[in-house]
Amino acid sequence: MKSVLVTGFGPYEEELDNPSGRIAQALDGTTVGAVAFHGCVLPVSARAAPPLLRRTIESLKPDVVIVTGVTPARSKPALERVAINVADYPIPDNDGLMSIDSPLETVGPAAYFSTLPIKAILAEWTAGRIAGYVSNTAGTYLCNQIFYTAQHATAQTTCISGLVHIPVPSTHHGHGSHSPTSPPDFETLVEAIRSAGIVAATRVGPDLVLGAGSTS
Ligand code: PCA
Repeated sequence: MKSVLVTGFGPYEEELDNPSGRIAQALDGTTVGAVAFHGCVLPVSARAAPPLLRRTIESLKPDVVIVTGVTPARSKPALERVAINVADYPIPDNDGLMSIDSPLETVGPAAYFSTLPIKAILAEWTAGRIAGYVSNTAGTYLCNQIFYTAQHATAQTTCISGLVHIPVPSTHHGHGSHSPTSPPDFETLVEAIRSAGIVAATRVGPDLVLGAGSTS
């Protein structure tokens, strides 16, 4: 049995009904074939979220960690390529903390790449008519921070990890039936994370070589 830890965030200023936390809850305790999902909701707190993630990884020892968060400005789920070692918050966290230009780890690399097979996941989404893309910036707020925390915690292990940024779901229901510009519904976003977990847990060998770059 392979185990996949999916985290999401609870409410914060920009999104009081955070779909990322609801996705983690929806997947918690589910099993698909030989892949077992565990969900965990993290608070939007720079003080509390990183130690909670580290403790959960230490106790669960998952094969895969997918951290998720909402990004209200985007309309499609994004496979984030890179986590950077900086906190430069546009808004305070839920404890009122405002970090500006602070390193997340004083002894840590400038950046970590996602170790998820992001191109293979993108190909699987495309085959399942889930629109998504590879993003080259996860911002400098809590999602980037928890992504960096996951990469730092799993760097010397066989566990692979990365961040998927989630749009606010559309209220139009129907798998694959949304227009190209409107976001997927909630069930489709749950399916996107489920299939990302299955691909990550079962893929053998290196990631696909598949162009998904951008000019900006
Ligand atoms: N999204 C924020 C933090 C919490 C969340 O769900 C982000 O993108 O950084």
